[in-house]
Amino acid sequence: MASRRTFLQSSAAGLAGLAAAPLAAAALPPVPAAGKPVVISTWDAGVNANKGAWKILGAGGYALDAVEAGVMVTEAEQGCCVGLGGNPDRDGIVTLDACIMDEKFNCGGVAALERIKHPVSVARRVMERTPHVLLVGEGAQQFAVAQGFPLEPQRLSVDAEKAYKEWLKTSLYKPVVNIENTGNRPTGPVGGPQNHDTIAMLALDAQGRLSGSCTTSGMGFKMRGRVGDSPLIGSGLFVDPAVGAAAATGQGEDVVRMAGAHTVVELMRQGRSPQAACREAVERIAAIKGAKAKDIQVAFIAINTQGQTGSFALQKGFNFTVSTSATPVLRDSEFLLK
Ligand code: SD4
Repeated sequence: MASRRTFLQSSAAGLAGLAAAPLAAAALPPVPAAGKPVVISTWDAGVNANKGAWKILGAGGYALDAVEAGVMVTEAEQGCCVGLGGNPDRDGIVTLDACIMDEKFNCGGVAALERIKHPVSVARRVMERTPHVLLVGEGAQQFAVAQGFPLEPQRLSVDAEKAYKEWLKTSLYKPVVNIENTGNRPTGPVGGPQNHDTIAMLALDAQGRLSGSCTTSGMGFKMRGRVGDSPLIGSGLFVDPAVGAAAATGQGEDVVRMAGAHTVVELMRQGRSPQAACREAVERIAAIKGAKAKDIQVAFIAINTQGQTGSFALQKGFNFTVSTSATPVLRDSEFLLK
């Protein structure tokens, strides 16, 4: 918490000019050779997730299978912000949001899903086996069970229970910027296995097919029934096979209000690189939020049809993982507020 206070002080000072650092060439992510696959995902949970995705991509497999399998790794890791180990809502219940999209505008999502370990796989079933794109709450759970997903016990992980009890002392809803990487879990180190985040993943496979996925437990201690950007096609994730794909993490409300991922893809359609498109979308959020921008984090990742990737964040502290081989590369993102 001390570092967050220091950070907020320094970012408040930097907000006035909304100055951004020039893009350091060394920070640019690797680009795959023509016809080679690439996968990019949010935060350092992406290191393990990308390895899961690479088992499929590296063997010439389908991007859609890769983005599902990749984020399932994070869902199973039981960190703070993805899967059933996530922080609960203010009633003490973990509710999960996820979506998935392929290279043909097929898409599916689930929101406010309870007691299901792999919401991204339920999202894929919504896409493949229903006439709909989004199922929520009880209906999503009924569908998952009918599809053979086991109903897990209704209980908090040890860390989530501790975090919830701590939260109950004040019951104030104050999302912590970069909570995904701030060592917020009592039993886990910063960036360690207990600190997982919303994970969004974008992949281009060897056949040039693009897909994306996104999965989260959402903002901890949210109102019961709150849904963020992550399961919403066009906000948390968007894929356009002619242009590229984008995904978001951070304060979902502020991604939804400007249709974040879709905006990034449209900016790429107008000729921006993935990095420049992510940056412009973040600048738009900063302009909308004004002085309140310093209180939130939002970050985008993007990929284009040539396999170039990029990211940009509002605040310091966001990182992302790119793989053009079996060895993932973790990068600190460029950011706006200095
Ligand atoms: C949400 N965008 O529910 C998610 C939160 C997030 O890492 O990205 N956390 O608003």
